Amino acid sequence: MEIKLCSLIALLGFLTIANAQTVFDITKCGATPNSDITAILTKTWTDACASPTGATIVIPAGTYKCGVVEFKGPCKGPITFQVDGTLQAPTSPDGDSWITFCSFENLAVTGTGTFDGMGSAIYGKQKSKAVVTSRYHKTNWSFNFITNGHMEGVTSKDSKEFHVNVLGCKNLTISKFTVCAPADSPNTDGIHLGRSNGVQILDTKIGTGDDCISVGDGMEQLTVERVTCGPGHGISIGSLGQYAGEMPVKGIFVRNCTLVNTQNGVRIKSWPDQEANDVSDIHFEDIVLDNVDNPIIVDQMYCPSNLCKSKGASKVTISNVSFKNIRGTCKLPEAITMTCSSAHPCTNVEMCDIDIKCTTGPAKAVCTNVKPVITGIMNPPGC
Ligand SMILES: *[C@@H]1O[C@H](CO)[C@@H](O)[C@H](O)[C@H]1NC(C)=O
Ligand SMILES: *[C@@H]1O[C@H](CO)[C@@H](O)[C@H](O)[C@H]1NC(C)=O
Ligand SMILES: *[C@@H]1O[C@H](CO)[C@@H](O)[C@H](O)[C@H]1NC(C)=O
Ligand SMILES: CC(=O)N[C@H]1CO[C@H](CO)[C@@H](O)[C@@H]1O
Repeated sequence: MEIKLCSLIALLGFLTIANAQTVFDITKCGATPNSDITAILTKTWTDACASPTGATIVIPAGTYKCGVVEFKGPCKGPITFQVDGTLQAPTSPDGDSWITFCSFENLAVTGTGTFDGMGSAIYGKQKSKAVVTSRYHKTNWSFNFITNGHMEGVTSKDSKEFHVNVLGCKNLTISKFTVCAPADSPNTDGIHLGRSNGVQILDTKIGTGDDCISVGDGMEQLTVERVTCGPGHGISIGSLGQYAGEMPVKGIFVRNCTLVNTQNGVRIKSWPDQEANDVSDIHFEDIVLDNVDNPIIVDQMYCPSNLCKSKGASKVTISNVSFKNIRGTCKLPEAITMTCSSAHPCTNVEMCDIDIKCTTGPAKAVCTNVKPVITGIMNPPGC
């Protein structure tokens, strides 16, 4: 095996662990705290990715400045990033994504470190709601086309826009992850997912300025469990039906989640009268609400800033949706709003044991073009 400069320097600290992965500690590859490690990290990646037995890249405690990096495969073996330090993004926007993991198999990101998007420098300055004018969101951290991945323990802070974007992944687990950004930071969705199959988000805490978790087109088999959201805009499927060529969303399971002081609780939204899509097999279960503005929403007339072309019926079908054991407090009277499409009423919707009380007066439920099957407690009544 050719020994690369960095691992040669690292020779004294060179470790061989149980699965024989080569360890690249970036501080042994020339990185020092408070310096810019972009070039070193990029070079280390090339070596790590070429390591036939796989590699672990260690970013020890300390703060490092890091520019745009793309960790692109395919690689010869599994790759682990052990991040215990803080990586700081450049303050000025430059490119569409800060850190991208792309096109390889067997990724692990672990540690107690922080990815600091340094967004506070631009909050209030950028155009808010770019989400509706651009199909592809700028992201500070992307997982693109990763198969068999796992991220645990790290924190994403003050991203300039979306914290994490998951696209084209298969079998990815995100656990014990933390997202934090101020409540008024625009467009800073916690985790956005699309065109992926088999993603689990577990035991995670997301406080941010936009959606906690947002699910885009082509997402299949997503499990969200024991996630706490707040502040932010809650857990959302969609918006869908805005662009031609969208793929269906199916198999979304949100369980044992808590929403605190969020604008929405659980939501499905589609644009009126634009493109067709199908949303099915969506289940929200064991959800606790604490002072949530709008706890349950299906909005098929989603038209932010009046950007929709027409206010006609949505072409998106919504079927096989359940809301079970959803309880807690709401802030606005509209505890439940379901505005389904007049052209494609929502079908096979179940509601079971819903108990929501508003802190500001009697809660109400408004349901159009949907006849849910109701069992157990139903508070507020009306659907
Ligand atoms: C899913 O990915 C994990 C690694 O994160 C791996 O251990 C597991 O075997 C994968 N599952 C399948 C079905 O490939
Ligand atoms: C989910 O919540 C339910 C009801 O509160 C509880 O019985 C169950 O043990 C929880 N399950 C998990 C996996 O946390
Ligand atoms: C909806 O659920 C029913 C069974 O309850 C099933 O037969 C049907 O295929 C499901 N439809 C979709 C689109 O998932
Ligand atoms: C390096 C960096 O900051 N990358 C991106 C983080 O996200 C914003 C968009 O919100 C991009 O403009 C940045 O380039």
